[in-house]
Amino acid sequence: MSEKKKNLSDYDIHAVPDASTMKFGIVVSEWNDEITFALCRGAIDTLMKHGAKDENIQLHYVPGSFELPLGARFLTNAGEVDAVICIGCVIQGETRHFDFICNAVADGITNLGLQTNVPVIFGVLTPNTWEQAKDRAGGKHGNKGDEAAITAIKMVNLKRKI
Ligand code: DLZ
Repeated sequence: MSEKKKNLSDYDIHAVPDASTMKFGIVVSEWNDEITFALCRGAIDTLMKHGAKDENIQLHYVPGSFELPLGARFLTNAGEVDAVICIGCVIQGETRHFDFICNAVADGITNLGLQTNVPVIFGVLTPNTWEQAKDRAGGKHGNKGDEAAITAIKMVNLKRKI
């Protein structure tokens, strides 16, 4: 876990708990949808690879990353999921209010998890360029959606264990 340039899709397959009894919500930002839909695909494929059932994965969309925390809150309030994966992409070079959006999303997601005791996962890319985003949405650096899915499974398992 300590190497610097870890591929986002590399993980120890044997260290991932079975997800067949887990329920997930995924909230996807429509902004930069070529990237976010690829991240979402990665997350769903990875959840299912580890046993999650299609009917136990809820998919919802919000207009932009700024709306991810509230979209996730709708899901935690509904009480039907064990974890929420938030998926977005904010590109620094193309977004003048990059810092406002990124800070709001990071704080919102962190606080929501702490307040609700439901794991809320940060599956948001914050690259400098479109190319860097592509590299992390199924390109040469893997797929951040895969990483977010593994994190969700591990956090649900940890909560159940404790
Ligand atoms: C407005 C905006 C801009 C300029 N850039 C992005 C972006 O790169 N990624 C993203 O997910 N959303 C962006 N948005 C939209 C905001 O997240 C939000 O949807 C709007 O400001 C409305 O609240």
